[in-house]
Amino acid sequence: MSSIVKKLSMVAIGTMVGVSMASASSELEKVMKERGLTQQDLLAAAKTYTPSGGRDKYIVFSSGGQSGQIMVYGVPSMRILKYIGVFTPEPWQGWGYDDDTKKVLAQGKIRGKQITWGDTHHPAISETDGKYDGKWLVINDKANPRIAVIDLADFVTKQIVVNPVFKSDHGGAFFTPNSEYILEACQYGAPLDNNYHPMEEYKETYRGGVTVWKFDHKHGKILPEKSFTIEMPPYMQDLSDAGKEASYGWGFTNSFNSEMYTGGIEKGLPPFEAGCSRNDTDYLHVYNWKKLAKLAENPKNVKIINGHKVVPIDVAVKNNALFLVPEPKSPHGVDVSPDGKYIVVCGKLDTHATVYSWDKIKKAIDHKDFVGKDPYGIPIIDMKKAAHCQAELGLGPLHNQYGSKWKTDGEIYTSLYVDSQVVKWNYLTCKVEDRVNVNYNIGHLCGMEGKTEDPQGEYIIALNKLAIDRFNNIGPLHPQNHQLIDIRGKKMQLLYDMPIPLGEPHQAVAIRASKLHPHVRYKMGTNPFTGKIHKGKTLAGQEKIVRKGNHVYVYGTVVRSHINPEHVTVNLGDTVTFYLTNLERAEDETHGFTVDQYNVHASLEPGKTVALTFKADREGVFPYYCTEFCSALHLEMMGYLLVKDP
Ligand code: CUK
Ligand code: CUA
Repeated sequence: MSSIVKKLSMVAIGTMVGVSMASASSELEKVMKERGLTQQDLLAAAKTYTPSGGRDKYIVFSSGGQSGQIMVYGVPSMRILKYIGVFTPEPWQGWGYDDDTKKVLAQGKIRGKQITWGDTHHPAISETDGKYDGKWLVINDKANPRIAVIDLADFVTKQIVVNPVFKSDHGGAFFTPNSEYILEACQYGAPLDNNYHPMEEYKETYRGGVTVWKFDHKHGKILPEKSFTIEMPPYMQDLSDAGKEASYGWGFTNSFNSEMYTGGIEKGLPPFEAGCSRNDTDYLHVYNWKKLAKLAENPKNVKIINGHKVVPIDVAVKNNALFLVPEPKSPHGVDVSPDGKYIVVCGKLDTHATVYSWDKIKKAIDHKDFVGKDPYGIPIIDMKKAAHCQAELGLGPLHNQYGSKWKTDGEIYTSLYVDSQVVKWNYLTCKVEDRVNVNYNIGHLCGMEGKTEDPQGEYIIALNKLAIDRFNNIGPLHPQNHQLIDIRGKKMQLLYDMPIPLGEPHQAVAIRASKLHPHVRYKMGTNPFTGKIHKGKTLAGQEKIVRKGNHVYVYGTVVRSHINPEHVTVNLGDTVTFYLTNLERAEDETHGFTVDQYNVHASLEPGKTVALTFKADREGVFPYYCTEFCSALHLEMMGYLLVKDP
């Protein structure tokens, strides 16, 4: 018997009373044989299997891509724990089906239009001293440039802000080290105003930029009136990262299309992908957000576009707050080392990762050592003078995460999209140390707190774009594939495949579960979106129906196993508001509420009060009921809305 099987058998035996060691190990061998498992597989299973009631060490927040939502799961078990409704409706939570959640979604209206589709890319956890503090989570919507704030006290979205000048965004959301600001970089260059400008004006009137959102860390609120945008050329800004420690106060955003190519395949011109990648280099934008924030306080230094402060390029340049450093072809990820001394950039069309030295960049800035200016007058720093080293990694390097031995061994992991690999290398020496195949075409990778000042190591998750043959065939649209990799040993070991059926999870962030302290219940009668007592709070015995003109207000309660009141009669054409309070104090005793055929739904976690408003626009009898199987008398938890034509 192999040593692994023996070891596992011993573990198994400890829990199997009355079963002999020999029979346990023979059963294990039988299972291995039946299921075609290797010893490696058993080891991987032992590293991820979490017995019933067990907990995970890390919690992962993954973008839900085209779902516009966020997914939460545990590591190492890879068990999905939650979907958080963010930019799009989420029916279970009543997200977008009750009054208060509709109000949050309505904050995401763009120029008067309610947008119910979103494309989430980059979640970020709030930081104190460059380390995750577990208080707030933010994420961007690339398609409709918006940022949402999720409260980690209840895992609920509390705020959505719309970028007033961009038409799309990508390089956000990224917190500065004390969550003073959130960086949100534009993606596709476009006019900052909302007017028509022909493509011929691309260089003159199309712009990119980075919005620096002021964040009230205590209350978890973005403060738009205290925020501003740094105007940038219409190079398509891409990912960003905030400097820390040595580079604190600075931000880094890369870009593609230094060509400023504008497309036109219908006119016989080369397509975007050809026109955007002719140059050998694009630009890393280096900017001093701290200095620019001060500058933006003076009206002389800003222009107001769509009611929002924009610091023009020339003001940023004049004040030594904006520089460019060339970076290899078609860059994507930019990741600052835990001590802020190095900036690692990967170019999709270059086989190298380039490690820039912040010391060297700073020296060039201080000595005004530039090789020239771009067409907008931004000083360009010599790439060779800024680079520390280049590592030849393979085809299609995209994103980076740091390991726990970053300080001594320069431990870093990079995703290779084309090669479908994760590479472990040393960013201090630029030497490659190990690589592992993933399935397939990895985008981001997620380390455990892997981009903070305190990377934990242990695991890397490969966020793969294609699953192809990894799972059962479920039709032409396959799930995405998250693969858990053990990085504790010298060689990386692939442990687990998890299908993601929600959307394309571009980026995920992992935090130690011990840093999260969510509530189990709400204070009785809470409106989670204001944090205050809901105006519809109703306690047992206070239930009532109040008519004010054509508006009928129902003050109701829900508790196992009844909804009170049980009959509500209104006139056709009345507006009806149900205020409902869940009187439960028991953990996990959530009730749901819907009125049949009225397209409303609320999730009532213990202590919560919700409001549901709709027009009684059809005569008839409409049962309402609790949608959570909450007790043995759950089916009896119902009532009737009677709509009569008077
Ligand atoms: S992106 Cu998708 S793989 Cu939006 Cu950060 Cu790189
Ligand atoms: Cu409450 Cu079912």
